[in-house]
Amino acid sequence: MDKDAEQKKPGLFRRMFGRGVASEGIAPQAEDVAPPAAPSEVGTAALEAAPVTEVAAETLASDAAAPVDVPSAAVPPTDTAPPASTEPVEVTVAEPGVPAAKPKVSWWQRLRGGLSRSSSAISRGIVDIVTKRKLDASALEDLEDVLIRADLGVDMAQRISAAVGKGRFDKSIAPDEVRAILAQEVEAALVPVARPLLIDVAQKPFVILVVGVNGSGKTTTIGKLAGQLHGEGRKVVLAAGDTFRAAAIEQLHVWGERTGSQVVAGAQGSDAASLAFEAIKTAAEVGADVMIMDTAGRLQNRKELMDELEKIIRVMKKALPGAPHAVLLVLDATVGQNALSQVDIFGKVAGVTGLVMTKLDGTARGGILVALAAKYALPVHYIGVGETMDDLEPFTARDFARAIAGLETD
Ligand SMILES: Nc1nc2c(ncn2[C@@H]2O[C@H](COP(=O)(O)OP(=O)(O)O)[C@@H](O)[C@H]2O)c(=O)[nH]1
Ligand SMILES: [Mg+2]
Repeated sequence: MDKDAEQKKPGLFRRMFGRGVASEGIAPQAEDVAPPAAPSEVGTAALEAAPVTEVAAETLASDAAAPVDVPSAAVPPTDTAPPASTEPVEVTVAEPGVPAAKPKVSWWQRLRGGLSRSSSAISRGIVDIVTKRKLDASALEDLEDVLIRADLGVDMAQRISAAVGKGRFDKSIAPDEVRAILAQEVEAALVPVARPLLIDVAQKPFVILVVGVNGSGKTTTIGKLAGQLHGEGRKVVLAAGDTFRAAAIEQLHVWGERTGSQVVAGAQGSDAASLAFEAIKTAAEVGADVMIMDTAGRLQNRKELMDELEKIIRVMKKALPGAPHAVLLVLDATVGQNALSQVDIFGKVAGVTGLVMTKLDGTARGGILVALAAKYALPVHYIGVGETMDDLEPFTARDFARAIAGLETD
């Protein structure tokens, strides 16, 4: 990444999670007890007030929102222990969506800070394995376990541990060397999928349909994306296609105001497909460059969801042949392995063309992106490392690989 570009963004999570590897108070099991895909609607205030109690913050986040939007079939069997923390968390009240003043921190630092829970879980494992013994079969197996626990997936874990073992069997190896090999292998796996979202200017409006389970970060991502596109001088229309909840429509209105985007919305409970039609027509009439449509993401009734998404796509094609031009699946990194089944389901239903992974700030499960890349080869366009407008960045293989390996940038 270009050094100037690195300097421009403010940072929030650096302060939360951006500490050194050794001082991290990590409890990877904390995420295992949190219900997956629970919307962390406590927002910045609660999270920010808990700088040393990440477990508590996540538990709080999960508790604060009803985890009702994931079908039991898609929930990994992780509910064997009660929520881990009884530590007090000081919660300050802040206006939602109004970020506090933030110090300027580079994008790299934010990425590194955001992924520090993932990277330090891996780093600590590596140090434990290689400092006391030579690289034998059991050490390599232990390394594989560490990587599997970090959600990189079995195939990737095996590939990395084989690369580490190659030519070094029964020799000592320094943790930094292992980290460098890890970064190399992860980068190689990510390069083919790190592809930007290209807005084809010949398609006007360029229609983007955004799908994903409830709470994954769809609406927030749409807001961030609208902000960026607007910043590039494009005219954006948003469609409030999550007609299920009034709050979801309101949330999109707020982002519309914040980003100077017109919002097309219907009444709560209205037909999302009709809205899609209306939004495309409106976008064409006002000469918008891009139309981004939000959707509901309730998986409990897959049939309904499938029917609704199919209908939306069908109607979009009627309103504008070729639409939707992109179908983005928004995935919450904190759900870990469950992200794989979400790609399966939405891939089949909606013909997903690319992924956005959110909530990579402060999760120990960032490795899931590597597993997804290895398994599905779907383009990863963006990653989200926070809740504010600036917290969406194009996905770059090298930065991500080095951050997750716990290396400094070069
Ligand atoms: N920490 C963090 N929170 C996020 C991120 N993206 C979204 N969120 C939060 O996750 C919650 C659910 O997001 P929302 O966009 O409403 O999800 P939706 O139901 O898929 O539309 C909100 O509290 C967002 O602020 C991210 O990248 N990092
Ligand atoms: Mg939403």
